[in-house]
Amino acid sequence: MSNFVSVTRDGGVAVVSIDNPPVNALSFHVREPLMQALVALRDEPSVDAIVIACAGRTFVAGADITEFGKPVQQPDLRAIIAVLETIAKPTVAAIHGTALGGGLELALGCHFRVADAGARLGLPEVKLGLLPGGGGTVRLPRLVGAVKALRMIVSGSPIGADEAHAAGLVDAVFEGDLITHAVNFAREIARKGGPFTPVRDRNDGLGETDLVGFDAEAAELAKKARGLEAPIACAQAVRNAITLPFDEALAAERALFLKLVGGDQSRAQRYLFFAEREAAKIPGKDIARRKIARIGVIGAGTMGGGIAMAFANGGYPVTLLETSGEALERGLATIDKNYAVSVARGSLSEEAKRQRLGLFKGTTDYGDLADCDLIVEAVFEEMAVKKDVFGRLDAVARPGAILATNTSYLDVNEIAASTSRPQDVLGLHFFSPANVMKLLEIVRAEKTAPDALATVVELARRIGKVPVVVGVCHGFVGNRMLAARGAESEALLLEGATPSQIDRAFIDFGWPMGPFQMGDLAGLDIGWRNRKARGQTAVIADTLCEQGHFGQKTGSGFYLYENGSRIPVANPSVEALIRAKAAEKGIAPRTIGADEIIERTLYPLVNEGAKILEEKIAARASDIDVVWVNGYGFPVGKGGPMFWAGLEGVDKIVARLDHWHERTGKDIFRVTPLLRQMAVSGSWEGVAS
Ligand code: T1G
Repeated sequence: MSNFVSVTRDGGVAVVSIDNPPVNALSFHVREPLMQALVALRDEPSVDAIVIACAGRTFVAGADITEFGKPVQQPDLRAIIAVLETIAKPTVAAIHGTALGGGLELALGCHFRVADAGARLGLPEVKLGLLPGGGGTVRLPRLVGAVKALRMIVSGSPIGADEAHAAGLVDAVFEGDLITHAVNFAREIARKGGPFTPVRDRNDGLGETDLVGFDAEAAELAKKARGLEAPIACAQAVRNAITLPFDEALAAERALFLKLVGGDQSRAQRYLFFAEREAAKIPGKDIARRKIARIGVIGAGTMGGGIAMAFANGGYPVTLLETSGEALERGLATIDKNYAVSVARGSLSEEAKRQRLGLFKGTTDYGDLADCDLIVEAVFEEMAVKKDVFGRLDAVARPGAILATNTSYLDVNEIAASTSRPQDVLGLHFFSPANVMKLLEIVRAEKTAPDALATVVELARRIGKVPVVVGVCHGFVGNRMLAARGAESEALLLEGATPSQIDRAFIDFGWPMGPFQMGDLAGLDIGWRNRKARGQTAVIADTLCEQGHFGQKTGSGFYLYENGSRIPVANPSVEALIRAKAAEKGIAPRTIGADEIIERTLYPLVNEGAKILEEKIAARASDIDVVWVNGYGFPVGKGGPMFWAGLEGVDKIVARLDHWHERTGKDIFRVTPLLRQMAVSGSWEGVAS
């Protein structure tokens, strides 16, 4: 046997154990000995049944993603499953942890599946721009039915053991020693005798599928694909399982898989999978983490309440402080209401709501923060206010407590300097709604201690956030680049593009919405306040705000929102305002195409990202992509602004930025050295300083 696959015997039951840390990915060095073991055990007369299990924390969590894009080394997963299905004696997959992708497909190659009560099972390939390529699209429907299989495969979301048992995906759920239970299960099955039907020959789930209903559901799911190919291919593959003989459906799945795995979208999404994990790696792996048991949050408004919920959702007790009892009650009531909405939607049980609410302790006394290990302030975005808060925290927080600011823009070094413990100060820039949005920009100030940083990065992942460490500058990474992306928006309006045309160009690119819809959603008054604080103007948006048109919350902004609707409708008065302001400036309107809109918004976005790399505000280009995909809706199929620059052609981006710089003289188009160098070298690494 090999180090990665071993076989033990328990009477007539053979247990094949895979041991390929950390997640038992089906790498080639696992597949080869696994195949050998299965063939040997198939032909071994003394073996009555076979259990496939895994060591470590999880059953096989998928194919080895690092192998994609390289020549396939046989045996591949499909060959292993094909051998599994030639075994007449009962085969049982013993599932714990997360049986995902190729792992679940391996289990579907067995006659039976048993699971630990805490196990989760899923086919998340769609999140990598793929579809299950080991027969999952053809076997899963045969157990759970076509519609449930469609939902699982197109969403990529795993299900728990009990749900899997109810759906017919697993045959038994056990608590305690899974291997012993699995061996006894296998022994009993063997004793009862066969024949044992492979999943490929079963039809429990498919039966007489209502194809019309299936197609209707698939069409609904397709609407959410937003230009991504994988969800569509997933639905097609599951439909093939209904309409085609097994082997034809399997061949069709393979063809669809090969098309996806070689495409830019899957390359982008696989890149993002590793980029997110890379972003969470900071120098000094072996730094001791600080103990974090209780969280303090200052401010129970929208951000503070959301931040408090984010930690409570991760199981942490939270002390929530407000300036008055009334503000505190209002904040706690909002939190209660938010959880009630989740319960009503069915995404949270009443019991879980009760447990989470039980983690909150409200106070108006700073002294009550003395036992907190991490304190996050989410007070008014004003430096004087922040400094006052940190001055008070400095007096009450226990030594070693980490003090975090949720500021979106302000100088974290200046905030840290207002305390006697700058080594304990950093930024935790959550994105609203903080209990939902994945991205967490972790701002490392000049004096932030390495262990404080490492502690919050690990904590962020533990509460389900995607952490990216950023440096101190105005807007850090995301908001600073957002300003670059929006710098030309008003100029485009004054020169003849309408808000709808600009937003349409963004939506056609793959964004969930365009900048004007986004502004109306967030509230135009936020940007207005920021511009006034920095002595900047935006003639159209400022005028709208002066007239009280803040967007959805006032029923009109760049668009009209009739009767509280959230659907944007073109606003004739805005278009008249644009024309009038253009006339005042002597600008004759012209037709502006989508290409120009993208060049004057997304190319400066990439250029600003390159500047951020030059200034070492971000450690890696992929960190910037993680920020933009998880915080601002950059289309995952394009990998983020820096990855997309490679797809678009950095030389083309540089040439067009030079064109606009020559034509307008605007600094937003001045190509930064690293971008120019990238056009030649193809690498974002280091620029000659
Ligand atoms: N292949 C290679 N490396 C993997 C991996 C995989 N499938 N999954 C995880 N890793 C690495 C990861 O990069 C990290 O490395 C370490 O393991 C720990 O991961 C044919 C085509 C299982 C829920 O999509 O969702 O099967 O940073 O930090 O937070 O149809 O890993 O330590 O160097 O994420 O505890 C389908 C992907 C593949 C599952 C655990 N499977 N993995 O989360 O740990 S495609 C997936 C996860 C496929 C077949 C198709 C998570 C996890 P490093 P981690 P975690």
